Amino acid sequence: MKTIIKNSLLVLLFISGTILLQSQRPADATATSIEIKTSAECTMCKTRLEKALNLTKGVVESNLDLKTRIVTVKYLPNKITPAKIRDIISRTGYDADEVKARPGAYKRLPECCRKNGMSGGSCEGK
Ligand SMILES: [Cu+2]
Repeated sequence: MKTIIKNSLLVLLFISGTILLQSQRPADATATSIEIKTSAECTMCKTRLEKALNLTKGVVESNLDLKTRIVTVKYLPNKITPAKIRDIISRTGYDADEVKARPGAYKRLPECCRKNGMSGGSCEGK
């Protein structure tokens, strides 16, 4: 009889522990989206920018639309702010809304990825 009580107590402990762990995990439902206008030129820029954003803590996912140059960033507001997201983009070498690209990072971009780089042709195949 004692073992049954002991076992059911253990099961109860395990279940409550699992519930506790799940409630501590940041829920995807709290994520917010923001659209930021960038100065990205090509698919290389897209890869570069999305990689930088996706490696950032608090960013759930990012997607850059090359036609509009607008990056949609899904993020957790309790982990990161829109200002910080624009800063990451700026540090990667691109304008982010009113925030200008960091000159140092911009200079490190391949020539075709700089502003109006596509006017001389495509970045790809270089
Ligand atoms: Cu590019």
